[in-house]
Amino acid sequence: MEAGLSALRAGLEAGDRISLARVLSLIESVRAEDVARRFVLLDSLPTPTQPTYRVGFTGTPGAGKSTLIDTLGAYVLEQYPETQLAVLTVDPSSWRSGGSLLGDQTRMQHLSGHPRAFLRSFASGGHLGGLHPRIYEAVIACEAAGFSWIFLETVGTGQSEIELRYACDLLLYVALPYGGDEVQGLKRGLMEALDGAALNKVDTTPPAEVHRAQFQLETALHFLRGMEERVPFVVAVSALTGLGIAELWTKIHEAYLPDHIAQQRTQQRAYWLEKYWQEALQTWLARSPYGQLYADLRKQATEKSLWQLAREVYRAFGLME
Ligand SMILES: Nc1nc2c(ncn2[C@@H]2O[C@H](COP(=O)(O)OP(=O)(O)OP(=O)(O)O)[C@@H](O)[C@H]2O)c(=O)[nH]1
Ligand SMILES: [Mg+2]
Repeated sequence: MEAGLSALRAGLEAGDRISLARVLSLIESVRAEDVARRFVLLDSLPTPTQPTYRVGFTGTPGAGKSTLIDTLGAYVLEQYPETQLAVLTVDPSSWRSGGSLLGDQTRMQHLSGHPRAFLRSFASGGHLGGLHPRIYEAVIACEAAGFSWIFLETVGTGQSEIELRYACDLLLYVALPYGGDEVQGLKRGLMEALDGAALNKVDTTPPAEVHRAQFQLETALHFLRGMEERVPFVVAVSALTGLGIAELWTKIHEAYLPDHIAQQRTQQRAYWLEKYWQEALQTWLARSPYGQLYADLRKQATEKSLWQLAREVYRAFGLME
């Protein structure tokens, strides 16, 4: 391994924050030579000796994900004085998201500046849509740097909220306790992927409304997931006042079944392998003569019928006469 990478690895293993930040920059880099370097580095990292916990938070914009991560994170750090927490905020909509970093850090007042917390805003717009494996790599890097708790935040839009499932052990949905809107707006795919939900901002909501929203969400989850051993939990919280945070923590703890998580992590690796496969294939195709062919076909889109073009595509790959 080249000297630069060895130094980075040594720094990471020593828990050095600057090294971690550099490794995360390497992971985010799109330069071709960095792609190979990051795999060499990741491959050289030791498996953490302590158990690690990866919790994902998704939910509608403004539901209070960042605030909840801040409050819950501070609570966890207080409960476990030996542990460190890394918070990775994923913005799937943009490749670089310098702007949102500032917003998140002001929203995470307890954690920003906390000696045992590390915050990083991560742009993860993969060109195939959804989350990029880079976010998973970032989790691994944080763990190698000694962070045993990893909180991941992504805004609940599009495919990325469900894909977050593959980067974390538990997936939580942060919702607002306003009537049935949240339940109706929840996509089936997301309901199937959830481990729990936090109904946030109960400090500003009448208790009856909170109960109704909680009941509706629990009913919907039971209806969909009732056949399973574990139905996702629903907890009412206020990230602002701290109400319900201890209960949320207990629920997360109960849902964390080490054997199940270990099995799930194995399946996740298969998922990311497929992502690497797809990405490499796309890159290879774009650089091959087929890349030019595709560009030519696109130019003909207005002249020829779609079916003509489709036949040419299939012929190009030898899939039809
Ligand atoms: N009253 C009240 N306000 C809250 C609570 N949690 C968050 N907020 C406020 O809601 C607004 C949005 O909070 P964020 O934590 O930024 O929400 P988010 O889901 O991370 O938002 P995006 O990342 O933009 O999707 C902020 O003004 C918070 O102060 C809460 O429990 N009670
Ligand atoms: Mg946020």
